[in-house]
Amino acid sequence: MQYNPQEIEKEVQNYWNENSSFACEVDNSKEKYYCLSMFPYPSGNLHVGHVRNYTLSDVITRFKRLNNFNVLHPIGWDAFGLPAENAAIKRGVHPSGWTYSNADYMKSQLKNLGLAFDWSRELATCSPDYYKWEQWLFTKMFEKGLAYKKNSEVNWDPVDNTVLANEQVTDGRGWRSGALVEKREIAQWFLKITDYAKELLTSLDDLSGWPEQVKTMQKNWIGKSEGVEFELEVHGLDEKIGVYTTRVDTVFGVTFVSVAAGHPIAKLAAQKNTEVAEFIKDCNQNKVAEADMATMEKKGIATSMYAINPFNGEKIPVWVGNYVLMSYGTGAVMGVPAHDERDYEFAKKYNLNIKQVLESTDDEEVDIDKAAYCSKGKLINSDAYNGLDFTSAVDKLSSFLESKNIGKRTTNYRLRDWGVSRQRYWGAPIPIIYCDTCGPVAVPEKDLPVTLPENVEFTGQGSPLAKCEEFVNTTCPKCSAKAKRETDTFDTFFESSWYYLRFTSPNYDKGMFDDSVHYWKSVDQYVGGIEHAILHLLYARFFHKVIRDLGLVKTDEPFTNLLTQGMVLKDGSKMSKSKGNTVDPQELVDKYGADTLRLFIMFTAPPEQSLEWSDSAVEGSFRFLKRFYSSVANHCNNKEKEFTLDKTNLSPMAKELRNKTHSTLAKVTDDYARRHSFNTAIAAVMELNNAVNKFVAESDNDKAVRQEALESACLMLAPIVPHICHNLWNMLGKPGAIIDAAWPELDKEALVKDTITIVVQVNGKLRANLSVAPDTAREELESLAKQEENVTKNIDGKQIVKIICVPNKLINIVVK
Ligand code: ANZ
Ligand code: ZN
Repeated sequence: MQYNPQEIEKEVQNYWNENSSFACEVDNSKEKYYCLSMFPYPSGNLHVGHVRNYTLSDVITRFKRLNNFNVLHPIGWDAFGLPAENAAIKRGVHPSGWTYSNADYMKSQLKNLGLAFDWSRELATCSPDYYKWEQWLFTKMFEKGLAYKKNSEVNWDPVDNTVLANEQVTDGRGWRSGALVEKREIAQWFLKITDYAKELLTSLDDLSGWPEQVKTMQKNWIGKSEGVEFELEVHGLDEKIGVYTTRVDTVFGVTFVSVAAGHPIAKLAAQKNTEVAEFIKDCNQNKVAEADMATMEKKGIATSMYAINPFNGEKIPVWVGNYVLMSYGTGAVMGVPAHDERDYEFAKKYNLNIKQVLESTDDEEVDIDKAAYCSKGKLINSDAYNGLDFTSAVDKLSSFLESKNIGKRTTNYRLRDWGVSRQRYWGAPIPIIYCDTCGPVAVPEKDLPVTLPENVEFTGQGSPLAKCEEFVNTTCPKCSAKAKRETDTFDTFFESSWYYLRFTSPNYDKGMFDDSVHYWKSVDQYVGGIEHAILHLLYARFFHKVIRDLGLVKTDEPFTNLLTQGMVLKDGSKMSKSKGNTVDPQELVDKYGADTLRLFIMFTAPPEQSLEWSDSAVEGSFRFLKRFYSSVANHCNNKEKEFTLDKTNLSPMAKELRNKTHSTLAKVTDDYARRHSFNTAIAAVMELNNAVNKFVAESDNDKAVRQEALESACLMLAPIVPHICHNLWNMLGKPGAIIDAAWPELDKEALVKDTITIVVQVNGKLRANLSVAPDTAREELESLAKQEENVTKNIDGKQIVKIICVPNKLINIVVK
C-alpha cells in the first residue's frame, strides 16, 4: 500500500463535511476553548502567510479537542476595504460581487487545507446583518458622548475632487489623476478611545499570555507621561501661557518658552508681526508626522512677548516653534536648553541663554558647552531648592504651584482619539442624520441597518455615496423634517474590533450577540501577525471595554493569550508579488497534499520565528509522511487479530519501546500545551517512528506494544497532519474518527527505565551492548561484559591491562 495524499484528503474532507465535524455548540458539561486566527481580507488568493496563520490555530484547536475541550474555531471575512473599491473603479465590477467571489474561492482553498473551522459560523463584515450591530454600537457610543465630530486633515485630490486614503497617495500624488495631493480640513467622526487610555494601559498587566514585545508596543503607543502643568503670566498682557513639563525640577533653567504654530498666543503675535504670520503659514504647509518631530530640523521665530517665570520672576522670551505640537499637553513648552536636547539644539541655533541648574550625582561628565545634561541630577542655581534630588524637587515645586493655584500635577497620554470617518463607498455607513433643527441625530435602532445603496457609480471622482440622492436625502428621526444622511463610512478597523464576539452567535438578529457569549467568553488563543500588534489589538481592547460598560459582556479583555506568528521568507526576504518570490500554496497542495504543506510549516520553525521557505524541506516532509504511512501499513499487514497488551510480561526491547512511546508522549504534550513548540513535538514523533521501525516484534505482546506506539504517534500527529492520521487510525483498527478520540493517557510506569544500555568496548572499539538495571555494580558489569561472545573473542589469550567503567554508560576493556 502506498501513501496517496490526494485520495486520502478528499475522502477525509468529505467525511468532515458530511458529519459537520467542526460545528460546535454551547455545552456546559465541557470546558470551552475559543481559538481564533485573525480573519482574512478576501483579496482573491490565499498566500503562505495565511496558511501559516490558520494552520497554527488549527493545530491548537485540534489538540484541545483531543483533550476533551469544547472548541470554537470560527472564520469569516474582513470584507470591507479599499481594494474592492479600486477594482470597481478600474474594472467596473461591483465591490460586493468582487468581494464575495474572492471569498468563495478562498473558502475552497481553506477547505483544501483541511482546516477545522466551524463553517456554520462564517460571516462577512460587509453583510448588513453584521454591520447593523456595529452601527447600533456606534449610536450607543454617540449617546454616551464617546463618538464626536471634529475637524481633521485628509488628503485631497484636486483633480478627481476626492479624498484619498494614504495608500492611494504615492510620492505626494493621487493614484489615478497624478495630481499633487493637498491637505484639507474636514469634519470627521472620532471615538474617544482616550477615555480608556488609563485602563488600556493598566490592564496590560493582566495579559500574562501576551508576548512582552506586543505589550511594550501598546504601552509606548498609549504613552503615559506624568508631569506638571502650570501657567506663566505674559508681561503686559492678560493672556497666560500654560506649559506641560515632565521636568519641573529644571524650572530655574528656563530661558525661553515655545508655543505651537496653532497656539492662540502665536496667532496673537501674528496679528502684530508679519514675519511671525509668515512662519505660521509655513508651519501649516509643512506639517510633519508626530513620529518625525524629534528628528526634524527645529525652527522658530521670536515674538515680542515675554513670559514670567513664577518661581523667580525672570522675564523670558516667547517663541513660536515648529517642533511644538498643538495637540499634546497645552501646546506650549518651557525651554530648558541645559537639560533637554531639543531645547539645546534650538537655543544653539538662535543664540538663546543656556543655564545649568542640575549637577551630576555620579561620575557622568557634564559639559553644558558641549551638550545638554539630560539625566536626573541634584539641583543647583535654584534658590531655596538647591541640593534637592529629582523626586523631592518635583514634589516641592509642584506643591508650590498648587498652593499658588497656578498649576497642578497631571498625567498626559500620547494616545489620540480614533478617527473612524472614511470618505469611501465600500464600508459601513455611519448611522447619523443631519437635521437643520435637531443637529446630528443617531439613526434609531428600528431603522438600522443603514444599508449601502447598490446602484452607485464608481468613477473615482468624489464619493459615490455623497452623489447618491436616494441615499443622502431622508427625514429627521426626531422631527420628521427633511434631512441628510452622513455619507462617510467606518474605517475598516471598526469591523475587526468586535468580530470575535459576533462569532459566538453570528446569525443572531436581536442584538450584537446572544447569551452564548457568556459561555465562550474571551478568546483563549488568538493567532495573528505582528503587524497588528498596535492598532487592531488596541481598538479591539477598547471596544471590548466599551461593550462591557454597556453591560453586554462580563470580561475585561478580548484575547487571553496571543501568539504572533513570524513571517514566511524566501531567499531571506519577505515574499511579495513585486519581488516575484511568492509560493502558491495551492500548487503544493496539488502536488504533495495539504498534510505535507502543514507539516512543513509546523516543522520548519517555531511559530514566532520567521520561516525560510525551502523546497527540499517540503520534499523532506513528504518523505516522512510516506515513511510513517508504511510503518503503520507494515504493522497492519501481518496483523491477524487484536493484541492485548500485557504490561507484566514485557521483553527488554518491548519495555524500551514502551518507554519511548510514553516519554515521547510526555514531551509532545508539554510542547503542544505549554510551549507551543510544535517543531520539537514533530521531531520527537519522528524519532518514535524510527524506534518503531527498528523494533522487531517476536511475540503478540511485542505487536501490542508496537500497536500502542503507532496509535500514540497517530494521535500526536493528528493536530498537524489530520488527514493521514484519520486514515491510519482506521487502518490500525480503531473505530470512529480520530478527531473524536482522546489524547493518549500517559503511563508513568513506562517512563521508568528499568533497563539501560551499557556500551561494551575492547580497546575503544564497540563490541557489545548490555541491557541492565540502572546502577548495576561495576563488578557485575565487568563479569557480564566478559561473558558476551563478541567480547570473549577479542580478549581471549590477551592480557587485560585495565578496565575503564563509566557508570550507567560504558565499559572499556583495555588489552595488550
Ligand atoms: C521642560 C523640560 C525640561 C522637558 C527638560 C523635558 C526635559 P513626554 O515625556 O513625551 O510627555 N513637551 C510638552 N508639551 C509638548 C508639546 N506640545 N510639543 C512638544 N513637546 C512638548 O514629554 C514631555 C516633555 O515634552 C515636556 O517636558 C516638554 O519638555 C515637552 F529638561 O518640559 B519638558
Ligand atoms: Zn430634526
